[in-house]
Amino acid sequence: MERLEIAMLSLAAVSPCVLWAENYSEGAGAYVSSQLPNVVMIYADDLGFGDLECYGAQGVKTPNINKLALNGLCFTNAHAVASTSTPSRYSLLTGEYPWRKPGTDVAAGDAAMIVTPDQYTVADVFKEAGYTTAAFGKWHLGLGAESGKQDWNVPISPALADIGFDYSYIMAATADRVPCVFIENGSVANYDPSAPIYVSYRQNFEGEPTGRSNPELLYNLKHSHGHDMSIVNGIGRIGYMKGGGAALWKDENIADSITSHAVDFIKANVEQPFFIYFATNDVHVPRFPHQRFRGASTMGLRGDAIAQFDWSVGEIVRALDEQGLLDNTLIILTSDNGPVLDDGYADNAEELVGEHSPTGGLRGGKYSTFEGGTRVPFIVHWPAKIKEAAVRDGLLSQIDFLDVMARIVGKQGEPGVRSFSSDGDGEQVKAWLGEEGCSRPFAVEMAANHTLSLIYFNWKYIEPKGGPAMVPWGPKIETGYSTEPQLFQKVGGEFDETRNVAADNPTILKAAKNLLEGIRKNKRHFMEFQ
Ligand code: NG6
Ligand code: CA
Repeated sequence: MERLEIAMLSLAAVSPCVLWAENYSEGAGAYVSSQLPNVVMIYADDLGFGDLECYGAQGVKTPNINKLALNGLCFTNAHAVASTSTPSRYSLLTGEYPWRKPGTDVAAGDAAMIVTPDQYTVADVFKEAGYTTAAFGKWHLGLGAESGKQDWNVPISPALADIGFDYSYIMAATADRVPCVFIENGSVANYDPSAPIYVSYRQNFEGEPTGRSNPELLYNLKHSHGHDMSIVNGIGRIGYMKGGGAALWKDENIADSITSHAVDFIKANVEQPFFIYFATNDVHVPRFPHQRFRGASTMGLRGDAIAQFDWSVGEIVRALDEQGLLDNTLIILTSDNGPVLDDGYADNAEELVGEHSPTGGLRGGKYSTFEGGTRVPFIVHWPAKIKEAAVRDGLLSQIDFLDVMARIVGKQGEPGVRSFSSDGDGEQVKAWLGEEGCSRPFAVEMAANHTLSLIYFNWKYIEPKGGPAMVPWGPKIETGYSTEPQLFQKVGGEFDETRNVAADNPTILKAAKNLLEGIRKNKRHFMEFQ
């Protein structure tokens, strides 16, 4: 994509061309490094395709991430599996499409565990390969056996240890959902026995103020829509909670907290390979970055949260470097879905966005079926193997994460390792590691109302489903929903989502429909649909 190449070139004199090469063991279909790499998946929240400086962002600097991009691979056509968090994360960690499993929509803070202990996860892949595994930050995939029945005052079971994570320091859901406490290995971190924790998504606890009834208590951030239930740290939330005391987080310290825990984990695990799932709250709402990032951007809190995200990335890279681990650590940096400006708090994101385009000029955004919903930044950095920077425009999907990782650690094909997603011949590991010309033949994405779209070659098909043209509850985002089938064609390297060419291309339309139906019926190989 021209825009991105210009952004990259303006950051440094780099030739955005080829260079991944060595060390494939083809034939067996597996890529096995002589020394297993550490793997760090940095998963931002609501970070749009255009939100990083190296992807053309205006008004915010992301020097640490630029450095990864300039010394690694920068993908321009990578996709999250859905345009909201829970379904994207579900797919990332399990390799299964969210529309194959009911109950994977945006989860409440008291949802039961959505990835269940019987499921095979990417963390299991790493554990079986001898890794130590850890998750930090936003979870949003439920905890415990039964929704709404968790006792937050005792260890919660099942938790992340039951799906492959040796260590975890997480937020149960999102920063805008209760409970507003960190959970370390299944128990509330810094638990305060003087303030037992109660959570409900049905009703308030007697005598507790809410954003709706006591707006004067919203001293840190006011809501613009929703987010008017319990107040924690002067910010209204979704859901009700009581108690927490010293365990309650301060939003301005969330990035520091998860970053320092991840850095400590790196320092404590230098002797054996590790997998880190580092899922930031940035740049999801409520955006309330630490004071030292205030004013770092020209865009107010949302831009400052991007700067804070960049800082977190820099700290992780620094820790790896200091431990002598950076060279053989595979870092992947991406996002769970596209961007949104006003997502429910009066943080002036819309007013201050200026020239910046969070989607990098794509139509739609978070929740949407248009490209802005799922096209995300995607940077791969692995100095030991990726010797020169490159921009790649091959189609990638996060659905392949488990598969690609299984191949990298040499587990592909072993009992339990399944792929619901990819073409199964190892093409994706080559694509993710930058081999030129490698691409997914197709990708399926899901919007907030479960509309599926299919990208294949130069076409994007959005199935007819219907629904409001704009997200109805507040964010000013076009959904892309329609009762008519939509077909868009690439023009100058990018889909023109303003021109539905379905009527002019009946054969392509039919093929797209058939392919999507075939995938829905769980057929795996692209060639079956030719
Ligand atoms: C919406 C929330 C939004 C955000 C989103 C999930 C309201 C009004 N809006 O329901 O603020 O939390 O859910 O975002 O409650 S996600 O990135 O975790 O999918
Ligand atoms: Ca998200």
